[in-house]
Amino acid sequence: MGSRQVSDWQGRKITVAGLGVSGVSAARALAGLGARVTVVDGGDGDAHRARAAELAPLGIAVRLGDAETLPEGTDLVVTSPGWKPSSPLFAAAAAAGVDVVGDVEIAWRLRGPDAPPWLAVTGTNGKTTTTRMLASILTAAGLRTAAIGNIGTPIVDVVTGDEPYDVLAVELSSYQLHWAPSLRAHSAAVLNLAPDHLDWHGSMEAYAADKGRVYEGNTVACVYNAADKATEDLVREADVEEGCRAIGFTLGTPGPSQLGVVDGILVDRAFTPDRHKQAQELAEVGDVDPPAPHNIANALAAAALARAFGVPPAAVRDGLRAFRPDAHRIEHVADVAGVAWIDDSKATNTHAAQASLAAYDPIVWIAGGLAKGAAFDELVAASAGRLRGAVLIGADRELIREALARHAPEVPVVDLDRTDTGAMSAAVAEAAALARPGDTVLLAPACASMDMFTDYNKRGEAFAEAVRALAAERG
Ligand code: UMA
Repeated sequence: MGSRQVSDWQGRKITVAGLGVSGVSAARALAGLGARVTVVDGGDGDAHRARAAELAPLGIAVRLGDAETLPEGTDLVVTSPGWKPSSPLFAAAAAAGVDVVGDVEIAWRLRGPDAPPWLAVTGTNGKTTTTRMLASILTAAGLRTAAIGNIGTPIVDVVTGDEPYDVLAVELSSYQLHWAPSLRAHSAAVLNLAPDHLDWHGSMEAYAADKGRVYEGNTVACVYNAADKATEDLVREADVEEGCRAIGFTLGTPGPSQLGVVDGILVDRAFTPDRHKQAQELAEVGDVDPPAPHNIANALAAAALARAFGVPPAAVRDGLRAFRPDAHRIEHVADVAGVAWIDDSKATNTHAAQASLAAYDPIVWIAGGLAKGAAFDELVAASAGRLRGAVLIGADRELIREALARHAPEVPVVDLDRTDTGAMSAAVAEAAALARPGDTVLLAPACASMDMFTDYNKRGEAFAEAVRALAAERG
């Protein structure tokens, strides 16, 4: 890191909002550059106190149990992504004339002069998978890379670390994009756009606008989903560098400047010497794991970003072959007495749940949790004909129950009014009672998990554990 950056931050009084993964990483980096850092957090539990104790020796002050008051003398607020723009702390900052930016903005500003370019991925669903596929393809091309960002590794850690990279595969959430006004990716993809996090953004328009920021200032390619017009509209509205191209991906035959599928082969008609005449074969559909339609779309988006960076076709194939999906994404847990049990705990919104409900028939559906402002009518109406029954859990299950009553009144519904640790076992027992041989029991909650679990991983683990216990019991 150059001396220029040190002098930029030396002595500045910075308030970091949030003592989570991103806040700790930003606080450490800024304190290391000589800033006087105070981290504020509304929580005050044991985990928060332990983290505060680790930061104290670095000269970082931590204030717990108050997420609203702006510390005296603050000249910049650096927020964690989860903090809503309407948070009282930011109103206090605005009143004091103090800027608020996110940890991703700080990462962008802290990059060194030879920093690796960013290939960015956002969208409502498929971000993490696509980012990991992209990293796998870049690695297969012999490039030094890492999959970072919303995926779990704070970007500040990577840009201020010692590890050298050629290029970064960056997953960005709408929250992170909202707070990162100056970031400029080499190329970026918006995979799809469906209502999510509306309680945070306030409206679908605001959510889409934040997603669209990922295209701002792209230099080589803006990758959009040809089947989702909203993503193409975002490209059109973006202010990009001259020469930057709009590249579509489609599950059908690709047109010029698109990647698509022809006779089971993933082909590129964008990054070939003559895109009007030639199509370059990249990989077979069978190279993608699992080869479900939404995942082929993810693979095409990853391939488009990699090709925009100059990766050869063989590396796309090798990278896709080497890629293995994460747990809790349409994961087959067990077959018990002729019933298949599938864990799609990662389906934290209606769009993702609809994609997995479309893949099975008949289904006993386990759903519910935190709705985040979503409506369930479209999802339930589209899936009603395939439902054997539904088991509802979590804080906002009432919303799903009402949608079922409107669009699928014949479907039996079990409403589980409990949030204790045994609740998932109870849901699994209820689902087993509803299912018949040949059915699929699908955990596709269409909701976030934090009302009952630490995160969707823990929710999926609780489900898998309960299913395995059922399998052991039934022999
Ligand atoms: N807090 C407050 N007041 C608030 C909000 C939060 O005090 O109003 C405090 C909490 O007590 C907690 C801290 O802030 O101590 C948490 O901050 P955070 O929610 O921003 O979470 P981090 O631990 O910093 O993790 C964030 C991302 N979390 C969110 O966007 C909610 C992680 O994405 C990301 O992996 C990590 O940064 C590293 O970049 C998670 C996520 O759920 C996986 N993302 C959403 C999604 O994918 O749908 C967007």
